[in-house]
Amino acid sequence: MTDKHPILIDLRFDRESVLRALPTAFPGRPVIDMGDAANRDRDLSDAGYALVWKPDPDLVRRATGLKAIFSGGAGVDHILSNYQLPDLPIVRFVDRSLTDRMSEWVVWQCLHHLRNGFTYAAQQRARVWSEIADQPEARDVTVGLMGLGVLGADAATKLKVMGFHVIGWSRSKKDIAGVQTFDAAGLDEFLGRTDILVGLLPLTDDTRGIYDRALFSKLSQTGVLGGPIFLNAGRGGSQNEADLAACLADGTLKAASLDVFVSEPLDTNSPLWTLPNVVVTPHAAASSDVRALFRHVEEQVNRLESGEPLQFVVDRASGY
Ligand code: NDP
Ligand code: OXD
Repeated sequence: MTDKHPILIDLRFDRESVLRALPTAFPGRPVIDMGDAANRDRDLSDAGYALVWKPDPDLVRRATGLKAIFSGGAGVDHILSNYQLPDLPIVRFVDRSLTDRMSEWVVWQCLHHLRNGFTYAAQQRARVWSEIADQPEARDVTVGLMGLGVLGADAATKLKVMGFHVIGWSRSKKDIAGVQTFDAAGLDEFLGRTDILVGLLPLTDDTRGIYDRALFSKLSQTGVLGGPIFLNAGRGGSQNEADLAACLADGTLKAASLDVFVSEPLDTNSPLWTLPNVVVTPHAAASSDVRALFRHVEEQVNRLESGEPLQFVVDRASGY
């Protein structure tokens, strides 16, 4: 018997990876796995904590004894925007592996556009041997990051290692070595200097639909890549997809790499699938490592139960 409060798990992740990680997770603590049909109608009032990713909306109403809710990912919009929540701490996932993966995706996509990935892939398919003249270097290109939190700050550092000139924008001004930063009021100046725009913002009331034609029109049109490029790995709800498709078609944007979409999976009829200047990845930039996620939650629960403050608690007022 244990007197530890059970942890409720409702993760809409790949089921196999959850099942592989569960047997060694949360030693000495009962786990209520909502993926197990036997728990469907179980009384949840004894659960002390919930770890969720896009959970059943009814869960929070049924689990009346919760002391904290843990997000299965870095983002919490899937919790805040969809559920009537009691006044509980919501903790997001901050993790070395997730951060590294996101920076890999950002650097990969910036290099793809810098090094003419679309053209060389097409040439290979056509067996054409032709070097593109006047290849710019990373140092000739300014990457502008919207969002300088855990992920944006790490991506900035790694882009710099590759030689890119990096600038960044966030609600409050940041101090990152070698990176020129702008606060909320500096948005237009930031956009005017940006050749590759990288979206790493959370989805909140303030950021919903922020990437639209008006914003894309303010990006630098004089860069060495021949037009501005847009990358988004934050949240699809921040992009106006009609504007995005139109801007990619009329040259306001030269190209894009998109990992996130307003509605996921991306509708098979979306024009974004087939535009020749768009890379689509299926919300795969930085998936949570389930074992690391379980360790993080265990650590935070231990902190709480030993009287230490939780880390990575979301500010409910700002929504991230
Ligand atoms: P953080 O909370 O650490 O950082 C968020 C950043 O966005 C901060 O710099 C914050 O500014 C800035 N920001 C928020 N709102 C505004 C605003 N209205 N105007 C200007 N700046 C704003 O989050 P993370 O870096 O950990 O993650 C960012 C997002 O990435 C997540 O919320 C999630 O949506 C997404 N994500 C996507 C994944 C994928 O696989 N595609 C994987 C993981 C995360 P300030 O610093 O001033 O507070
Ligand atoms: C996250 C995500 O928020 O994977 O962690 O989108």
